[in-house]
Amino acid sequence: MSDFPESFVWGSATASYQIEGAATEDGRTPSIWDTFSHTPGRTLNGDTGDVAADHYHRWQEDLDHIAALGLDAYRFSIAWPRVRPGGSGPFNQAGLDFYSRLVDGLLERGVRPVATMYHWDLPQELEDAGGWATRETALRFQEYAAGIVEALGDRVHTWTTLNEPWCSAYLGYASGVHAPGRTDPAAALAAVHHLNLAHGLAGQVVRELAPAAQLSVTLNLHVIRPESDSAEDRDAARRIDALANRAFLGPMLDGAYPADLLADTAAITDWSFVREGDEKLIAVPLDVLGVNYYSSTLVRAWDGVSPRSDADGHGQSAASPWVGADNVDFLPQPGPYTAMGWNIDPPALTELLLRLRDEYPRQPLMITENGAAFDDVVSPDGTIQDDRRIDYLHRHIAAVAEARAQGADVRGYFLWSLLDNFEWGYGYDRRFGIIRVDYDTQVRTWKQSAHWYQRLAATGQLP
Ligand code: PNW
Repeated sequence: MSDFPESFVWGSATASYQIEGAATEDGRTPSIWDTFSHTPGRTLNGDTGDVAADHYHRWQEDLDHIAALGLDAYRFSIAWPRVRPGGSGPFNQAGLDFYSRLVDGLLERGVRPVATMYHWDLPQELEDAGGWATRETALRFQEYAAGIVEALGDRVHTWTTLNEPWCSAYLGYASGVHAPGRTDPAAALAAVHHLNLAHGLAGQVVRELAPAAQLSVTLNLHVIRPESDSAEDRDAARRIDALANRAFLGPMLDGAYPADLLADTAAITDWSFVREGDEKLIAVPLDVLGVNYYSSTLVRAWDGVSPRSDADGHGQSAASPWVGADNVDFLPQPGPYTAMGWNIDPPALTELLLRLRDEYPRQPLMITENGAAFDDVVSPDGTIQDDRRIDYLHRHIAAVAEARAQGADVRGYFLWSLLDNFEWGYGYDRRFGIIRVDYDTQVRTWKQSAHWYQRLAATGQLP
């Protein structure tokens, strides 16, 4: 018997700014990530997405790799500043045409297109007008969504409104390690709401303009463990759960922000940016909830007396993304770790999926990202023996199978990532691909993990 049914969707994922390059071609204007990466000191080695994996010119070859891998689906994102330069005003036909060709190219190869509307490349002009901290950005997003859904319609099988609004809001506006690099807790919470609102407004657009398409959103849900069973440590975990998970799940799936989140953050904002009717709008029914998972988080209460561990569990030590949670300490995790410094914890993925099964029993789920960066070594014969990546994938996919066996309705798995790419603040130094990219020649080479994944996608059976 195979571990996964024939209907299980095997896919791989990428994002526009991380792979496309061609930053100034065919009418594309700068996004916040162009500005950020071109600002000295913001990214490792000053890397930018100017060229990236040059996918904008090599998309046909990349689609051939997807087809050769035998994947059922491909998750990509659309660059807002490519299709609507500046974020408002007229749409750019050349930009729309690129994605139209991409979608047709996938369909010709029998691969299901799964399009993300927003994977962090906000047009710079919209940030200059206040970015996600302002309501207008959500309204511009609704217009942008209408333009792309009109152009691509139900040729796109699944429309995903946002990728990881947690990152956009808290890393972009609180810790500042992502674009636009702001460190303003009140702005971060306003961004949470305006991203949620953008999701609801765009979801409505999909329902109206492409009724046959599936609607989804992708969240990077956190598995948060308290260090001990003490009331204080459990309360620390509750606070982080509110910021990380329920700030999004609440309005999207329950139709309201959790009361404890509003209370915990009352000293930062009164949440008056949430208007009458917003929460109802945000709760547009989802065909699929996308879940991104990489590692887990360990917290304890911090009394201000004991030494703080000064780690947020994800290897970052900048300003905290956890607004209003100064009394929470993030503990270093037991290894092993990936090259991101993230701990490897497959059982936490099972735990997360079972939580969703319990809390949202009728909500179909999809793993929209999972994967690992390692320091890949190219052997003299040209092969890339990435055993640690294969092991990571194997154990996490087994964790998905385990959750399914216990009743979690997980319909598919998208591996992050198809190609090595621009890993945000870490530039080209961290490689997540199952296909290696030589950034000098742009030659693509399958790592052993690509061969391993090809076999899995063909058989539905973990070796
Ligand atoms: C996700 N964190 O980013 C993104 O969706 C991808 O674009 C990215 O390449 C991938 O995961 C690997 O990093 C994250 O600090 C970035 O917790 C940072 C965090 C989580 C996810």
